[in-house]
Amino acid sequence: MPERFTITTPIYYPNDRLHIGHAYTTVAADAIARFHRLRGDDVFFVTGTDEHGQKIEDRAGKVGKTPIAYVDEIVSDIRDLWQVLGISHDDFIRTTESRHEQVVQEVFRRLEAKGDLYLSQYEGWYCTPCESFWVEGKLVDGNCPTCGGPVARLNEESYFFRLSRYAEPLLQHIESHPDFIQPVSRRNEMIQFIRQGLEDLSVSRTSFRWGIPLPQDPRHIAYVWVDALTNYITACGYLQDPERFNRYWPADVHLVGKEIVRFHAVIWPALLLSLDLPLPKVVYGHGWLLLGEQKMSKSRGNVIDPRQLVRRYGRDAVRYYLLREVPFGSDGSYTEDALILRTNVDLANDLGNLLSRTTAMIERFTRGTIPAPSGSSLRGLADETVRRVLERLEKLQVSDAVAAIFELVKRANKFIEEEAPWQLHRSGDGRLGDVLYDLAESLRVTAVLLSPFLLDAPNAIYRQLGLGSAEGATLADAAWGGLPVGTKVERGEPIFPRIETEREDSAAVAEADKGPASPPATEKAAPAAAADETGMITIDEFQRLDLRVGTIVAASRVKGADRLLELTVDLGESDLRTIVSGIAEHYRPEELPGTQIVLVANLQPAKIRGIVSHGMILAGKTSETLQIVSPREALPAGTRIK
Ligand code: ME8
Repeated sequence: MPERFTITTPIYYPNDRLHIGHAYTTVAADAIARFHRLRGDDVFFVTGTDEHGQKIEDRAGKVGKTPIAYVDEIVSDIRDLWQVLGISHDDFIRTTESRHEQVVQEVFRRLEAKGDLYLSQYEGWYCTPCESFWVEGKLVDGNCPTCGGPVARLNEESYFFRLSRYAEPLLQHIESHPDFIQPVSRRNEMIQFIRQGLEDLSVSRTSFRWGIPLPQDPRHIAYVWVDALTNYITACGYLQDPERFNRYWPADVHLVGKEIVRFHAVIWPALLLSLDLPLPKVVYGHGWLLLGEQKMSKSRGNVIDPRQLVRRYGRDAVRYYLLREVPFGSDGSYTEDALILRTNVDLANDLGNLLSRTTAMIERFTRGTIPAPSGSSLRGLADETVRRVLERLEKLQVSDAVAAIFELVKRANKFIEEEAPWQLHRSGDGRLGDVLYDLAESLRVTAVLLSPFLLDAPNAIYRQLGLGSAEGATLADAAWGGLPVGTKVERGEPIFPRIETEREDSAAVAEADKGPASPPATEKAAPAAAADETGMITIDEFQRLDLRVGTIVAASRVKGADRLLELTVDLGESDLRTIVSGIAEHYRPEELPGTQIVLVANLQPAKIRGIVSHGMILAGKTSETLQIVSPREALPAGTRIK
């Protein structure tokens, strides 16, 4: 019997086009949903739009449209965006649908029947962008404590929900269900918040019309958060399809941004308690994508369009970046450079290169067919990887789960260097078959494990391994040994061509984190230039390296990094480069100006501790010392080394 698994995203306001912050939540929920499907669970994944409220009414008015005409347009754009990103939701709920209006009205009837709804006078402050009520004491410098924006004085008749009644039961629930609010920092915040006492909540408005009228008093419109939160039970079939509702409610995970945890972990469960309905199992508040120091947001206008990124880099690269870059739960800054670096290093270099090297070697050494192995060196790690991915996703550690898969990819690449299959081939060593099978099978297992996260690459890997499509794979397919001996590989194009940036000619990357003497990782990413199976490169390949003499003109320590110096290097012809280099344990900044160095000048830029580094200086390293490579006699800055 498959387990059922219900996961939701927030329903987004269709007041503007969505940005990569919204894509972040939705792609993460999609990956989790797909993973549960891979496990064989019966998944219900719902997203949608939160269409009522003053904000939408005002916006529509400004552009001379009716609210529904206004939202219809944006909603169809949102649906299209989810298609572009390959989102696999099972339902898309709009709060303007009649199935939802009926549920919201019935909810108000039931709250009243329970004695939890009463009419009174509301006096306080309202923040329209956040759709939040505040009492005087909660304002910060007279502004909204959430967004810092202005609030409007409200003094009107309103229905109230007896939220105060539920403070104790809520605290009890949170305490007896340690996983209910995650991560734990948000749980602690909520406990604090509830302990300060909960005031009854104003749940109706008379100052605008765009919303659901209360059945008991149609002059009043349902407060937009009550309307919005209720979407989760509407989508599961509450009151309308009892069988479905029993199956899919309570939700296993409400995935939301951290700014709306309070609504999901306090107001929503209190409403559910009043309705005598079971509470969701987990409310997970993830961190924000920032642009610079600030939250990316529609109201600030500092947003990045996900479609544009997909057009430029492809949906897998965008999904991968969103899922991998930021530890799930924390805030993280978005930069396009980081997206490019992730794609080039992890996807092009590590994964793409593993596939092209493996299929090339199978073609050359075993006539294109998967050889029969007699033992395995990678099986242990592959099995362990499956366990790690399961365990991490169970805890919603999305980026850690993806990282675990790439550990296997990295290990397989290293295995090629260690085993040098071209030598095994030359010497007729019988282990060649084991090594090639290990590599191909690791790739196949990787494709299965990646299939919830990336959508095109797993199929491409399957195809190139001669296995058709990865669609329909299940977790059982991640078990070692599924690759039939004798399968004919079908070597193809690189699955992730390296992204060339405009600054490619003159820019370079310093891999300072790995130490200055590490090889230029990006070279491996260009399959045309990769070392062949003998490990040798051609003179043309060597000449692709742009090695130049530069003169250090300034050096300083990088804050918070013991090993790093920030160097300014003169490369002649007014080319002054910033380089971050891992030499701080061997050179003091003050002794460096005037020193000549050799720079790899055409590596991709890399952001290291927030500084974009445009090159890597060469150095020799032993366990005792590190020596920068310098010309014996001074050369003009910019001189090419051949
Ligand atoms: O709040 N970083 O809708 P909304 C990460 N309608 N995630 C971000 C983000 C960022 N910079 N910006 C937005 C609403 N998000 C309500 C929800 S639910 C019953 C009602 C994501 O359109 C994140 O999930 O303002 C955040 O919670 C959500 O979009 C807010 O979307």
